[in-house]
Amino acid sequence: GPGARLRFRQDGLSVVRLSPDTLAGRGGVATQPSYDRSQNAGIVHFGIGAFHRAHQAWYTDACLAAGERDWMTTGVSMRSARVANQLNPQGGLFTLTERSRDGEETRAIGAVQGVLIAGRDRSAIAQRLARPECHVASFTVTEKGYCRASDGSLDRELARAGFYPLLTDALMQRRQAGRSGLTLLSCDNLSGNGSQLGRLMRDWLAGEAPGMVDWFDANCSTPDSMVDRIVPATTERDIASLEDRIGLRDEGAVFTEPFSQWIIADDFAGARPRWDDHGAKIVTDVTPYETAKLRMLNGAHSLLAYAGLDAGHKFVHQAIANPVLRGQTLALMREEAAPTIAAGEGQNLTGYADALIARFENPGLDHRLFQIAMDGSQKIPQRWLETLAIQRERGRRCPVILQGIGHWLLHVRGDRRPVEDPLADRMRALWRQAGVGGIVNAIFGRGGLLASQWQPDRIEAETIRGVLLSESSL
Ligand code: CS2
Repeated sequence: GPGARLRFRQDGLSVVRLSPDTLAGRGGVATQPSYDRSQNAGIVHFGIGAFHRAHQAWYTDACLAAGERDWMTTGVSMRSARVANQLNPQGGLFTLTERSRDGEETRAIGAVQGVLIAGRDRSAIAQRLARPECHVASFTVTEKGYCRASDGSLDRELARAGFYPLLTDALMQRRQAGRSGLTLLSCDNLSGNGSQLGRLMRDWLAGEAPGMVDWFDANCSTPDSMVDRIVPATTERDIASLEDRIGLRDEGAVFTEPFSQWIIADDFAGARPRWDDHGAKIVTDVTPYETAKLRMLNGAHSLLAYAGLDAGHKFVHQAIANPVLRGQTLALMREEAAPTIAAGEGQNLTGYADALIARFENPGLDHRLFQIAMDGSQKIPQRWLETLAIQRERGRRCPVILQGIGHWLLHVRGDRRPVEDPLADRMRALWRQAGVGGIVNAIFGRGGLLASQWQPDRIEAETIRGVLLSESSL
């Protein structure tokens, strides 16, 4: 992996907070990132949660450690002050721990300079983005952060509270000052994430600042990218055990797997860090990788989440150890998803499926199924429905995905466990109106809440209803 790694050793029980000063004082236990952390921020990142810290910040840290300059990141927290309170008292510093069956390995990441809050620091954020040294605005705002209506178009009301107005202010300032455009780099799990971001941003500008559209097209770019690293939400137990080990309390700590992948389309508006010197891949077409990742990894994850929770499991490594779920997961990946993917050169989908199973089995990662179950209405179109549509066109059925849909529908009925989803209330109301007999159509049928290219035919609808009926009594 990139950069110098540190192996922390047991160091008693102190409650000192991690910061540049306390870390420096640790000598051999944990050394500082070696580079000057007051250098310019070339990146402004929206959505500075655990995933960004364990993925893009890790690659950028490697670039900085290798001597590249002016690529610090200003983080933007979209919703709450939580991440700002985690990272700012630590001077932006945090640790990343890789966990596998062989144990744990921790290192400090220095790439983030500090965190601003979208609802509070609006003008400061726009100013950072407008500075000449800023070249990249990147995003991990999750699927719902793009503010799409169910037909994929921009929902202007939602967008008003999202990143769109902020970015517009910044781009207007750049244009006025005669500066270059920005690369807007989406790192979320959407199909064609960059193209979607470009389309949605253009839509927003056309309505709010029509004079900016041409400038945007001529000066900014929105490369597609495929991001992959499994990052369970950090728990208090994780932080406490890290503290036991390194003697410092790190409120911003992230815990992840050793594996990491980042594939980015070669479409930058200006300068960029040499992420490709540290494991990222810059390619002309991200689509085959992104499609495989969404339909196989994420598609399998969502199945394990909804079916696994119903089977009484809590973590991914438990669900994948269940022989029935394991068989279904393999079938979903190999028989349902893989045949819909036009593999790129050197891509081996069978090997990919096997590698994914091994990653799901990682006993060092307590990856909660409940975390994956969140926001299903935003996830399943690109994870399941595209596969269903393509297979149906070929006259093939996807019994495992249909099974997954059944479990998802039972989940969003709302009486099994809390449902975290922007459409939770609407789905619950639809369940009340439509019942077991009508819910499949109310959600997926013509004019339904998630109507898409795929609308269930009679047999598919019957299959899903069969799951609802047999599982309802559980
Ligand atoms: C997961 C993803 O929470 C989820 O929906 O499927 O976060 C998954 O862990 C990542 O995409 C892996 O790269």
